[in-house]
Amino acid sequence: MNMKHKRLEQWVKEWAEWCQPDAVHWCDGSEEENQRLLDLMVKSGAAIKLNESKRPGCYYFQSDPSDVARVEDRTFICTSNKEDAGPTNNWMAPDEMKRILKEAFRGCVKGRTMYVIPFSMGPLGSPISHIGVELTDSPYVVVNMRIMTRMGKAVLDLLGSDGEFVPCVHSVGAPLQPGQKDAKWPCAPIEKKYISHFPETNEIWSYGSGYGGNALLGKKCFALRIASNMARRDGWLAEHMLIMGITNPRGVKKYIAAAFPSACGKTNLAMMIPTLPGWKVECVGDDIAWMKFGKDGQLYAINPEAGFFGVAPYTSMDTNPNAMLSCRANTIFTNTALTPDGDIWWEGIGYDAPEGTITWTNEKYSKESGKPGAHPNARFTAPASQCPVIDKDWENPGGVPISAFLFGGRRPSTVPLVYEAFDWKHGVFIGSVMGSEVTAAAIGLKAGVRRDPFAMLPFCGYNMADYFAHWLRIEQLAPDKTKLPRIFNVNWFRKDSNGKFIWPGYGENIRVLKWIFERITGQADAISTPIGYLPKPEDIDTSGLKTTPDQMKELLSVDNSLWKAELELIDEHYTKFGNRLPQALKEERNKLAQRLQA
Ligand code: TSX
Ligand code: MN
Repeated sequence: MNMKHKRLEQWVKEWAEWCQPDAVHWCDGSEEENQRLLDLMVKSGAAIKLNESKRPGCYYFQSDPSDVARVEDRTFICTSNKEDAGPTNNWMAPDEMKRILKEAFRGCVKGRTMYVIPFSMGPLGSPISHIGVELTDSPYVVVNMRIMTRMGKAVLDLLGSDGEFVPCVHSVGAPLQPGQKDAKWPCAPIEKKYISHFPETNEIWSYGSGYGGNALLGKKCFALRIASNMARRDGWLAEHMLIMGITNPRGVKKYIAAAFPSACGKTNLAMMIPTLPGWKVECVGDDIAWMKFGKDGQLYAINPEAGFFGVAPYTSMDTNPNAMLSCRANTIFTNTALTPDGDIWWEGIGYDAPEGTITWTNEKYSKESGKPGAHPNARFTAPASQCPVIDKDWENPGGVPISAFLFGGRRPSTVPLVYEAFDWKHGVFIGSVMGSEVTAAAIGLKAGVRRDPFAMLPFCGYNMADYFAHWLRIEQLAPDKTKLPRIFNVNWFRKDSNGKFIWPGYGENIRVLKWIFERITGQADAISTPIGYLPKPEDIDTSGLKTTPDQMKELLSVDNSLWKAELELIDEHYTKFGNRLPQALKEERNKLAQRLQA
């Protein structure tokens, strides 16, 4: 198709010779191409078309039971020096990894088509956007990438004859012998999967998995792991953050970006429906933010993605109506349950599974069996444009100006509902010690607080200590320090002595966002505590809420003895980074210790 870009053409040719596909197809991104691939997958039995009147343009997939999530054990950062990957990443030397993977990729697309997917992360031509090209042997990946990115001919045109692109190579690692029948969801066994990143050369090689972040290489691999490296080199930010607009009853609008570990309801917050009269929330993105300083000295953010790859279970018209409406049509569902009338179902969708529902493992669903209908990591892939509260500037190539960063996690005790950092360095400290309560069963680790700095633990493509240093350097790079986003920490998950959540959460979170908004605009008061600026209980608007003044007091209490225990956990966390930990963060830690002592 495009024979203008010699470097791209040569790269595709070399990989095609190596992987030996039956055919090479350059994706143009058209509706016809998309439909052809979907029809092909329906015909092969890989996909089921859902009921056109209930779920127009929607398709259903069941993955192999062994290929249901990102594989962190099999994810590698390949740098010349092990130290550059840091203590939180799996490392292998680039030449060693390439030697292993070249063998794996040899002939691995036999019997299949190799698709060439040119894609843009971010609006086409935005100065904050970047282009990638993914080679894949999975038509499932193609149709997902078409929703999650801007994909096809327009991107090739933009690349011209010598545009820069991040080369991304993907195979499910399941070549077909002549006459061999394909699996419904081809993939390789776990020990043969490799999700490999080469930040020194901006390359991604992914082998053996067809699922989500392992295979849709624009998302976690490019927009976070590789882009975090690019951002450090070039003085910008690539973050695991939602972006939302908040408008007050007088029509003043502010944008904020927020980082939360998994299972904290990031997508729910990104498109929440506020309960306070006159307040409006609009969604720019639910997962990733790329940010650069604008000419006016403000930090501007784009959402590099074009869709939502959301966790389906417990998404309902109660918890997130805007997500439910986003995935009503033109959506790909993976590993949900399937109802007999050709609709999807999952745990927590808000109604019982109809008789005859089929589970994600293709068995008859019964509540009594104890086996879930949907896999806990079942997903919807839905166009962001279908979100009822998508922001009017969500595709603005200049981005949206960010006034605040929110950090948070699930903390049943210790951490108050909301507090503000004293300054930028203190805010970076707060981000660097972020954590979330995990249950032993959920991850197979010991229960307790899992530290997940900036929610980037699985996504930072270099040494996490250097990443902290980059965040500290942003203050120096800021054209005008007074225009830097203010930094807040929130905790919707504080529990009372009976183990019950105190804060109602969801749409009521606007009451906390209102205080944050009014801190930004200089209207809200705060008191100084050892951990940061806190609202007084009466500073949070609780009009119409059942939450009592005593509960507000509890939500906003700071217990020095608990925080001294927290300090020991922080020390344990910081020890991992050795002498690479920035001095400024050690100082922040010591200042907190002193304030708690006073
Ligand atoms: O997403 C959540 N948010 C953010 C919403 C904008 N969740 C779900 C987390 C799992 C994905 C929450 N869960 C939130 C929250 O703010 N808060 C809670 C805890 C909670 C759960 C149930 C209730 C209240 C709080 N139920 C009642 O009060 C009736
Ligand atoms: Mn995410």
